[in-house]
Amino acid sequence: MLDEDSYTPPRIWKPDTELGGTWGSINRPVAGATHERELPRGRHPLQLYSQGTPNGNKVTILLEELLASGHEGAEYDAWLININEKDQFGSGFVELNPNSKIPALLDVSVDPPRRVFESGAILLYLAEKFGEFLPADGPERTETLNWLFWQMGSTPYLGGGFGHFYKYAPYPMAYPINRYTMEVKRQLDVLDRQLAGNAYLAGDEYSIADIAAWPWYGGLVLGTVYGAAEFLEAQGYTHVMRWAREIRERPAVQRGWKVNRLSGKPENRLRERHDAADFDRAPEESATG
Ligand SMILES: N[C@@H](CCC(=O)N[C@@H](CS)C(=O)NCC(=O)O)C(=O)O
Repeated sequence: MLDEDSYTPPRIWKPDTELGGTWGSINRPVAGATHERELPRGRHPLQLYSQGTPNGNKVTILLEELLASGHEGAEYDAWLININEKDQFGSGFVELNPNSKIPALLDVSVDPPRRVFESGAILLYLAEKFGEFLPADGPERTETLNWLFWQMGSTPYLGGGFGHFYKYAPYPMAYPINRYTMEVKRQLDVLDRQLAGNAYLAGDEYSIADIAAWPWYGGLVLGTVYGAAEFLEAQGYTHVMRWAREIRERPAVQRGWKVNRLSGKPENRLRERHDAADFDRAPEESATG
């Protein structure tokens, strides 16, 4: 069925089009900084500039897991980059990530400090740096990378496709919602079949593949991402549900999920994290930072 409000693209698209929706006034058709703003720097070896979205959560969950495993070198400062306030277009952030998207990491424990951007690259960098959550070699390593890159390649259809049209577009449109719902359900089925015979995505071991996928697909079926669990009949993906619930129980996941989070219950939000003790601060204090 066609939408009644049909559209004929002009010969040349002009950027003065009023997009509307949640992101219409934030995104632009060009890259680069819009304003000068230096990034703050804390005392820890790893400086993270991020927001508590699923892509940001991947990194804070891995950092909390590394700390829980005893890697003191994974101590980090998590600075808030508020993407609704256009912080991602500040000059300091663009120097770290020319793509103006959170998360971005600066490793100041090496000389010269090294920037890492793209959440998948950050997970891989940290897993290799600390020798954790990624097998060193063999088929298990290959399988972990298969699923890590599956997540990076597939999720833009979930976020930029399904989530955008289901939640953020200025009005509901049947065609894109149907198209991306079909794709997201297919992806959930891919995961469900894999998790039917495996405890974790890459086999028996919890890895960066799970840490990459859980904030998106776990959040989707648990109802914290887009509030679309009923719409997608998430309960039917029983193996994804089992995996999502099990990972949610991990204390490091619970901590990492709160970092740089701006929405939700105050007790689930820690605006910035500069010390392990920040998690023990009163919710009001941490929520307003
Ligand atoms: N492929 C990137 C995607 C990052 C991304 O899309 N970040 C979003 C938040 S989840 C963002 O910064 N959006 C701001 C914008 O689009 O201006 C990654 O995985 O790091």
